[in-house]
Amino acid sequence: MEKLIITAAICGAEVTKEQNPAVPYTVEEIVREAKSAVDAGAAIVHLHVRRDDGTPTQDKARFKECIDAILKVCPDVIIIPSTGGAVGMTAEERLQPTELPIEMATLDCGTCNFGDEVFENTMPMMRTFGKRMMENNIKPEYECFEMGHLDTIVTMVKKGQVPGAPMQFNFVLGVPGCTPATVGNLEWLVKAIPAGSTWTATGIGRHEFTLAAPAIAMGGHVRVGFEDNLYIEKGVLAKSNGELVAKVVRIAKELGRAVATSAEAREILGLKKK
Ligand code: KMH
Ligand code: ZN
Repeated sequence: MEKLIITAAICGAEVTKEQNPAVPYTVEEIVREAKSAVDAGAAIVHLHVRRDDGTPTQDKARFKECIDAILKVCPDVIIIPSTGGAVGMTAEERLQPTELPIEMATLDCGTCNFGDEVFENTMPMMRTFGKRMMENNIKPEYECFEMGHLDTIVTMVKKGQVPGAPMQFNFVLGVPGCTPATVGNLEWLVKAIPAGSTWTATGIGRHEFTLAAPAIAMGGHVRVGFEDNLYIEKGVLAKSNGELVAKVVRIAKELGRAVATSAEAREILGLKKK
């Protein structure tokens, strides 16, 4: 089986220090969390950034500062900046990191409920994001929260509106209001991806590891991190993103799946280092 790519979603836009004091806000804290994840075995860091007070921002300068600082200590890591940002941000705000020389970025594949809020990703927005990524040679990680999202983005690829093969999907399951994080739902989605695509599973909250284990066994890749889950086990806060990544590495070892380095992840994803 292909080596396992572990992505660490170290920060997110919604979680706070009140929920877990290790959630990073400052550049130094973001670097600390990225390094802990990479040292534990993550090949990719999925990045959101914050102001020092914790406010989520898509500011290009803040992204550049964080990316440069991470690459100083983890020179090989693949960084996937978010273009999802936080609920309520405009498309222009969200697109700012795509003006930087990045290898990949997320592209969210449809509007959905997000807890009590609505995460807006209209088709015109997705076409704008896809066009920008084609122009700037950025590989999207297609974030799908629903089967309809997957169907939509595959249709857009066929129309040449967003970057095409080889596609990388991230199935984010367990967001309140979206597809539940069950093995059956994951299998249904995986069966629907175009041949030659790669995929990652992200289980939200208590589903982080119960979705990671089947994804590892099925030959997919795994995302963990504070963006998705703050606990290492029931009732016990994780001390770092590295601790969450290390747990995935242990599960993979038990299941006989080797973990990919960032260089190996680039090969698997068809990326060229910029
Ligand atoms: N913060 C969520 C509303 C992404 O990074 O592209 C959206 C999100 C997805 O986190
Ligand atoms: Zn994100």
